[in-house]
Amino acid sequence: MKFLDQAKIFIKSGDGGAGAVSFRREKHMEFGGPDGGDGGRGGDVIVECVANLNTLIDYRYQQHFKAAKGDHGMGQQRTGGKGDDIVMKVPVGTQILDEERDMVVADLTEVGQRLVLLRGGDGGFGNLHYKTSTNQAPRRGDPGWPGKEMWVWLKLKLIADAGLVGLPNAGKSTFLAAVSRARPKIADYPFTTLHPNLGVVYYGQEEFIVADIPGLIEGAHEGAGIGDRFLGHIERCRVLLHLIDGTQDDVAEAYRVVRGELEAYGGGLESKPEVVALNKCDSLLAEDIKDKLDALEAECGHKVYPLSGVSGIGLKDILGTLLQHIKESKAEDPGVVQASNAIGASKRGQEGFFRRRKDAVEDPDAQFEEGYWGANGEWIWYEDDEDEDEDEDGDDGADEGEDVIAGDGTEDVIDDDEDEDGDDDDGDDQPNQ
Ligand SMILES: Nc1nc2c(ncn2[C@@H]2O[C@H](COP(=O)(O)OP(=O)(O)OP(=O)(O)O)[C@@H](O)[C@H]2O)c(=O)[nH]1
Ligand SMILES: [Mg+2]
Repeated sequence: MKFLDQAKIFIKSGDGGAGAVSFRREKHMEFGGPDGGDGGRGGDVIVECVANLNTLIDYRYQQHFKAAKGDHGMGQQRTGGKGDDIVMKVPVGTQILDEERDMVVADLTEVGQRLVLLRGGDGGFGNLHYKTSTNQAPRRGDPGWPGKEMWVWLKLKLIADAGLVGLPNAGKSTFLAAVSRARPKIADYPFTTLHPNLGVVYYGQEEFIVADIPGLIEGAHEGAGIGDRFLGHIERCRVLLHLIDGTQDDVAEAYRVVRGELEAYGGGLESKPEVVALNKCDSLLAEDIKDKLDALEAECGHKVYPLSGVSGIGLKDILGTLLQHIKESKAEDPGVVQASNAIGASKRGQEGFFRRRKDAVEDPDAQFEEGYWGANGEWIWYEDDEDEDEDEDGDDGADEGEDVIAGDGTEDVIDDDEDEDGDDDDGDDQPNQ
């Protein structure tokens, strides 16, 4: 199944039906009187949280949701029928944000939660309603009240207990594969992981969910690399596991970079309990391990665990510690951790791309018209607009730059992954969270 975690959609509730103006006319019935019925209410726009969905991909294909109008009233005192509601099904963990993305309208964290986002307009009164002793033949029938409309963002923030963070290639996906039955893509190049993966860890009699997200690099909060857009998926985690590749020279710097990005993102990530582990210890000498552990402990100020996702060194200790943090946090607050309205910067630090993205963000409607978020969270420009954009730039250099970006290595990687997703290899091992 393809992964999409944010979508902008247009919703509109149904208009109310008009009231009728009608008089009873029958043979031998004089003074029949008014008998125009009221209009029916318009349909509501309802959002419902369902199990067995873990992506918003459906909202990439349909972005306009309009509930039906109420029927109008009719003679013989007939009231119009209510317009059909429209029910949008979303996965657990979906937030609904307003168009500016600065207010959370709803946060759906439990299966079965239902919320009326927009109420349908009421129907208008028919002339029967206006019958009084002094006005026995009213000719007034009201139109129905219009429905409401708005643009909203749907933002999925997955629900997991522990979140993996670290630089690209730190071994996050390897760790997830080692401790759960999830089979994320693993390779020795940066940004192998392009969207979050979940895995269920069984530890003794207990179980918890671990989320693996794409790696962070310096400047991710400004859109460098894949950006910090996927950090939203660890906002609901109770503990973070920060993995540091032990084979690199300056482990303390690696730690600082990722902490810096967590702080820049906000959303409460910087204050979550953190477990730090020096990964890839299988390929380090004993004295190196000690030096690097010391350097890291001095930097972060608490214990650092030696780990190797490949050989299994230290796995148990770390899982035990994670579980302990999770239990403590659950004892304090058993409910689902609330997520903030932070969205995070999108990928690609490339100048041309970033400038265009920024331009688009100033006018949210234009952004919507010009492209959409792709399956892996990448921004895809509509093809027709591409020419126009290039014309607007007016200089050839920038256009070339954009072409390079379109055919860039990163883009290729994404395409590869999309193909793999189609094979269904990935999806089966992941729980439907
Ligand atoms: N020697 C050794 N190599 C490891 C270990 N864990 C991961 N690797 C290697 O490091 C490389 C990157 O591993 P991944 O698990 O893809 O790293 P990642 O952090 O998920 O990387 P991104 O998804 O790109 O952010 C792969 O070639 C792994 O085989 C380990 O414990 N020991
Ligand atoms: Mg990975």
